[in-house]
Amino acid sequence: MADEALIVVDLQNDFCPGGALAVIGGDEIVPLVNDLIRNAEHVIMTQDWHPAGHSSFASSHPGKQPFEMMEMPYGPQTLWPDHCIQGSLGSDFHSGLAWSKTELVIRKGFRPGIDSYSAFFENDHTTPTGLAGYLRERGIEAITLVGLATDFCVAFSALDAVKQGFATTVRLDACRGINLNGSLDAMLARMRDAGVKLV
Ligand code: VGL
Ligand code: ZN
Repeated sequence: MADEALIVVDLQNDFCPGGALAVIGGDEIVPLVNDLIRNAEHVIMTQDWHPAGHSSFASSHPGKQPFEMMEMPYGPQTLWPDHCIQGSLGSDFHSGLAWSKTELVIRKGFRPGIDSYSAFFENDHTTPTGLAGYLRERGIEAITLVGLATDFCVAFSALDAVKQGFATTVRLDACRGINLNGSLDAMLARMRDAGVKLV
């Protein structure tokens, strides 16, 4: 059987309670994610990794507030509170996360002018992160996604993964969502329709 990888998405301090862009219950998934890591063949993590003044931050656009939408050259973009600034405490993985077995960390969102939800492509849906090539070169054909947030980085990663031909599962019990204007139900439906296995 082809190799499988567990991909842990953005389980970082800023997405956990007390962080700059806290996801409700974000820290609750850590014990389960650690169990999944223990049983996984290959572990990959993503790390949201923005320079200060990133274009996805509301603070970079005078008059704009967090969670408003803005039209970018690559399409509509939600504006966020400043979060996951490169090297900050908020950008660190949750301190309880058993990350040491990780074979690859994909950092994303480091280009100042473009956000990156997906682990595979930035938000223009064309700039690759290199993850698909890495998985193919290593003969990994199936992935399981867990982490934060269900309706943003996990969902866009899952949609790109199926498009790239990977057998894709999302473990919903090891994810938590932001749910902005119904985004959780909308993204669950999109994932289901695209052929992502939701368990
Ligand atoms: C994420 C918003 C902004 C995520 C990252 O990890 O889902 N959401 N940056
Ligand atoms: Zn971000």
